[in-house]
Amino acid sequence: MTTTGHTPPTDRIDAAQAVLDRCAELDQYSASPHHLERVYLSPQHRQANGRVADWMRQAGLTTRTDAAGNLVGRREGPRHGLPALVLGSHLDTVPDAGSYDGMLGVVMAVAVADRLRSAELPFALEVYGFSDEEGARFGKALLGSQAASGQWDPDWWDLRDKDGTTLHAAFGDFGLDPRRVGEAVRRPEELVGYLEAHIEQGPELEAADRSLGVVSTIAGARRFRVSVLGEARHAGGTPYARRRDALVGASEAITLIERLARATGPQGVVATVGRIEVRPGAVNVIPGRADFSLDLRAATDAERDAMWERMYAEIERSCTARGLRLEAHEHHRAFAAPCAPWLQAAVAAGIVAADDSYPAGAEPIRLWSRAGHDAMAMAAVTEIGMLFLRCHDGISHHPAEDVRSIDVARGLDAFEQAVLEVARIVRERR
Ligand code: HGY
Ligand code: MN
Ligand code: MN
Repeated sequence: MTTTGHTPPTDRIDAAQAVLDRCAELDQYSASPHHLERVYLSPQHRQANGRVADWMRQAGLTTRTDAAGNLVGRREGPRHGLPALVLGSHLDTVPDAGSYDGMLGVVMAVAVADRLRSAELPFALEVYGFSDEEGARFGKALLGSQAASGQWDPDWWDLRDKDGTTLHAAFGDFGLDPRRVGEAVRRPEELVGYLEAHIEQGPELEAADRSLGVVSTIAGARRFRVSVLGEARHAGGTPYARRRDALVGASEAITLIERLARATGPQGVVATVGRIEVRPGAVNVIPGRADFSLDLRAATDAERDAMWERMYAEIERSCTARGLRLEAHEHHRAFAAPCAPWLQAAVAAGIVAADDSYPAGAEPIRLWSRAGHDAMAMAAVTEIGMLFLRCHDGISHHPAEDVRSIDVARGLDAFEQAVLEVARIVRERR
């Protein structure tokens, strides 16, 4: 293993434990004493940025907070101002989160930057702690990485959180100037590529009994608010023949959605209804309206979009048969982001060098990410690669989220090797 300084097995586990301890330390920066919750532009966001910046400086990186609240660490290459290979992930969480979704990738990136202090890399090295991958506060995901990749939309300034605070006001409260958000933008010529380490948030690596995998592509989600419109009436006096029950219609639609998605198989479409609201919501009134969320994903946008067309047509048929109307409003659409072959190869080389859960000569598993990641946004300005780590029972977005120290140990070595492989390829290209 051509690392800059081979880390013997015991140190390997110690290094992994140090990463896990840092992830645990970040749990204290939470909006709730009862569960982990850290959202964009919150006091907890600032605290986490501060602590990770300490670790970045200890790793020899200079640190700054960019114009969108992302934390950025940088170490120059052999000459000042060279394009950078960026490593990173996010520091924000969903409500009642686990300790590793996002944070593990940032802390591992800092640890790899530390390991490579004396490596002669042909580029600058940067680490991003992105500020808002989940979109938990303002309902729009990837705000930090979209700012960095030049995709900020001024319409977002009026987005409001659950307390009615606008994104514009929250910027000011955090000490950021909304007029300067464009200063966060990175240009393609400044970047060599982007690599992200992340827990798989699914069961494939665990089922294969492998520590690590290479991400082939990241699914792009389409999110809708689907409305079934009927007529509120008396729960007792209205015979079935005269009912237009919006909740029964929505229930039929939701089971249809699940049936159609499941039928596409384990590598097919995933569709989730995460929220439903029923009006008027009284126990003795037939629901006149039901609004539910739909999150739709697939390995390719074409598969996803074809499934949406089919779902909408079949739901509309079942609603019409019940005298109900159907409306759908799409409020989020991300495009699938393929990982660049050369960066997939670099990550695979890292796994081959570091992951002894694979038999000698075995090809690392390639899997598509059902979960979204900041890498999707960064794909707009540079080529991307992702390293997946096994996580316990595929659990994520839940406090039971967990990783094994041996997987983190292998992940650190693989991530370090991947960076060295990128360096080798960049030199070769010259
Ligand atoms: O929803 C997602 O896929 C990501 O975890 N935010
Ligand atoms: Mn997440
Ligand atoms: Mn994540």
